[in-house]
Amino acid sequence: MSEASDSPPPSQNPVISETYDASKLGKLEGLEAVRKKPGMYIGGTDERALHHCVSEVLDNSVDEHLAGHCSRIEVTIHVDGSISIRDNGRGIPVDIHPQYGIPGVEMVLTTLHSGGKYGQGGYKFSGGTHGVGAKCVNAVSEWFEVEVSRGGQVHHMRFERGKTIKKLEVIGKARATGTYITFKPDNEIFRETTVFQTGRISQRLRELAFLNSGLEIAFLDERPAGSKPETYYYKDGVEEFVKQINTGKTPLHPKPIRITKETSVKNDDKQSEIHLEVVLQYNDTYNDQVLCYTNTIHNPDGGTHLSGFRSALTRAINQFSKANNLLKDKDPQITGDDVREGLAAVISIKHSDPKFESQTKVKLLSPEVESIVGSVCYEGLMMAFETTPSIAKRIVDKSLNAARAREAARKARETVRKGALSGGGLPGKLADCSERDPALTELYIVEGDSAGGSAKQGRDRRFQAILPLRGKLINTEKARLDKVLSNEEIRTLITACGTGIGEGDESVGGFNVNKARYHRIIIMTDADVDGSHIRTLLLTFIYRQMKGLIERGYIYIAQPPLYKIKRKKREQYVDNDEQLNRILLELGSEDVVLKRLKDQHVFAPAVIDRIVESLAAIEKLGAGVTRYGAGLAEYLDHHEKETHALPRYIARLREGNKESHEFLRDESARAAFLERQGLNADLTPVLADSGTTPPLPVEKKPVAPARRVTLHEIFESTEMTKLLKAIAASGLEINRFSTTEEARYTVTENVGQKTETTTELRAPLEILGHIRSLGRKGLSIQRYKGLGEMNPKQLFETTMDPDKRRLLKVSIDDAAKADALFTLLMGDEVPPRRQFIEDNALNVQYLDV
Ligand code: 0RA
Repeated sequence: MSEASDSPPPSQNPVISETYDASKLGKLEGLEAVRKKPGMYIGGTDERALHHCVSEVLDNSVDEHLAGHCSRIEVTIHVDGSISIRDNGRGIPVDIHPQYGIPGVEMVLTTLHSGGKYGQGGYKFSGGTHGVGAKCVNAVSEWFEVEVSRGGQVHHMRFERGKTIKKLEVIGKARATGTYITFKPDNEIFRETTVFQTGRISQRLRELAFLNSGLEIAFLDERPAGSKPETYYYKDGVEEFVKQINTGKTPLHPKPIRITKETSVKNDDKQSEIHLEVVLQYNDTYNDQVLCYTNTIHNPDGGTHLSGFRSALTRAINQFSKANNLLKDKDPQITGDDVREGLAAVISIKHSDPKFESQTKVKLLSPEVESIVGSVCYEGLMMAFETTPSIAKRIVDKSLNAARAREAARKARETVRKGALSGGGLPGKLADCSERDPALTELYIVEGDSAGGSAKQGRDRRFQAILPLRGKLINTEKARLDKVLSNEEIRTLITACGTGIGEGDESVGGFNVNKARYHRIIIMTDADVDGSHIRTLLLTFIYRQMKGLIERGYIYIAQPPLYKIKRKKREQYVDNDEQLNRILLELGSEDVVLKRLKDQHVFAPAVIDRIVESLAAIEKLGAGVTRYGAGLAEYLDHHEKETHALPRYIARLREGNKESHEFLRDESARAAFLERQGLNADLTPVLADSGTTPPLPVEKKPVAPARRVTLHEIFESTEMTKLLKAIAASGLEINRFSTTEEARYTVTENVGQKTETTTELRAPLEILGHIRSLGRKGLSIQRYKGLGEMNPKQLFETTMDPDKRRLLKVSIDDAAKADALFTLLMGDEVPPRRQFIEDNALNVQYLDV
């Protein structure tokens, strides 16, 4: 986004800033523009855009690091779905801007055209769309808070949907500097989802730590109970990144080759600064993994940096082999494909003015980059080869082997293609459907013969085809293409799909998506480690060899249920634990009477449902409070009687082995508390170190004092207040959540029956607990461990029936991430990790098909 220097004075919120004269009222829309057209500013309103918001805020902190002012960043996802990004940079300026008359921080966060003084922060390289990043996030946040530590003071502001709600205010003394931003994405904007994906965020943070050597990044997801912070810190940055890619593989040479260069070029009469870092290390596999970045932004489609590097590599290897007489006459020519076998590399460039193909920056276009990367890499490689010729010889050998195998692979592909396209030879294991129009048919790839058998019996044979896969699939990561293609299971799969495989078009034996025999290809595996392994292998293969199927949206993952529950005559399948919990509450509140004893008021069934739902949500959010040693009921009792506003902070005091806590309503209560205690305002504890990181040079860790005070912000308070309002509106008395002496409610079950029982309850949360226990009564819960435990009818009803099933659609974005991740984060055989990665990163969207 470009920034106009002659832009009009920035907009102001009229409600808050009465001090600004009416002449400025005309520009009041400001961030409204972002809310009206989020696509233009944050690239949409989907899950990707949601995570993009985190990157925008994060990029500012990373820029502080690049400018040499920030050594540590902390990211925390809170229980209410908000997220915090804290850095120890200089802090956003808080002084009043001479021209606009508002504090720098307010300008940075509310005015679209804040160029000039605080727009760029003097950064040379910038990942984000600077000058708009944080303010756009502010605009699409239900609420957004910033705390700036600067000049010995902690300053605070709060915004809601981009509007200033609390003006800049000093809330205490600061011992250091930094910026602390927390925001909750607005579900009026992000209608699909506002749930942050742990895997997506942790992967980005790890990536950033790799690309910014010496930057320490801590991450905590507070949502799961008992979760612990992780710390990413890589002293050797990109070099460690490449080593990580090669984890579990055997490197061809112990030390990665590293090439760097800082230069500047003139382009279109503009001087651009370019920094280049390329690190590569060969391994013993047959695939290549080259990751490209511009200003720390991943470019999955490569671009001019990639093509420059590729041609340099091919040239250097050919040049070295020629100069050293390593080629025999009968040897084939070494091509670009050959030199990439077993290559792990990361190309990271910093560019002061990069050009990308699109808003999403998937591909770098800047033409000047190609020749710079090309010549720098060629020289660097030749230098490395000449310094250690033994290593160079190993690399040439590997490339030559690849060249010789290339012919074999081509033949193998040809055979597979002929087999697949000749029509006659559909595999015997495939139970095809009768419908011939691919748009109407679907293929289930099923793990194991027994589940395959059930699927064949249970399916609708008109349009559902079944392909059972037996045993372990070949790991396509570990074998060269010709070997992969000689694998029976893989061949059957290719033949059944009908598209052929590989790069290049059909005329060279390549892939043709229009030949797909089914427009839904559904992977159905067990919900265990083996199943997830098989799914991973299938997806990796499809991603690498039949990518078009994913691009067209033809690939799905089946969702077998996790539980079957049974009560009396009723049977129900349950997909996950959350749903199970909901069902328990539903069952528990069926046919019960809830009575308020004070006035014998009986709640209507619909009202009971609403009360139970709100109480359950409060209980879930309350986990955040109990983390800090307070009871949930006790916390809720501190709500303000009129507005139901809950305390925003909790202070924990520890003296020797005595512990106590105090709730603090808002920023001013917090300031008063700190004043009383004689404490700085930025004492909020940093995320605990995981122990992997060396001590920081900048921030000296204080010695643990005998007396310790920690301060925690309860971000959930906003959300919980809403719920309290809803409960109060339903007529439940919420003045006291703590248990009282006398009973306040009764719940009667089996109303009108012989077994009718009435239970007295003394607190709102007791009602919830009691109803849940009623739901559990007489219920049998069966957990499915594999598809094989279902009979054909059950399998169809739960997982294959288009009217009832849920399918996850695999998107190319997810698949690309997954593919990079498989090699990025994993050792060889670490199935639980694999499971984690799949669950988190391969976050496929829910679809009712
Ligand atoms: C504008 C100017 C300066 C710093 C920043 C913005 C800044 C923004 C963010 C956002 C998150 N963390 C941040 N840290 C700094 C320069 C300030 C100076 O010159 O002291």
